[in-house]
Amino acid sequence: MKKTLFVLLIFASLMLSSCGGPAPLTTLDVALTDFQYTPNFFTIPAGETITVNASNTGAVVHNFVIMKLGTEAGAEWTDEEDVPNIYWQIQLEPGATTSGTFVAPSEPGEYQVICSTPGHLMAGMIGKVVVVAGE
Ligand SMILES: [Cu+2]
Repeated sequence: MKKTLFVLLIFASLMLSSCGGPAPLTTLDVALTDFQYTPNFFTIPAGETITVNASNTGAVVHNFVIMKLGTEAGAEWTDEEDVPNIYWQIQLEPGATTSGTFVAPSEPGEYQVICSTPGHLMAGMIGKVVVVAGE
């Protein structure tokens, strides 16, 4: 019992010492549904290769689009304005499960995630990737 508590305390102090937020992950598991991401918040380490395991459990096509730093898709997705601002994306047919990889941006910051299927952004299909500096 005491040993368990001791191990927990060590673990807790390690967590606290690593810069506050949730520990960054290099593997992201995300479910896309009509019309949201679960989870919708991800923390990743800058410059690392990130694997995304995505599944579309909804009834329509969904995308996981990461926008470039400092850009957002605004109220509604438009190919003309927003395609040049795509950092990385993956698309899933309904019922599909797909994996993809990308190299995390080198610049720490908050990156918007949105679904570019018409109407989905307006329906609230939005998320966030936070890039944190490596140790
Ligand atoms: Cu969608």
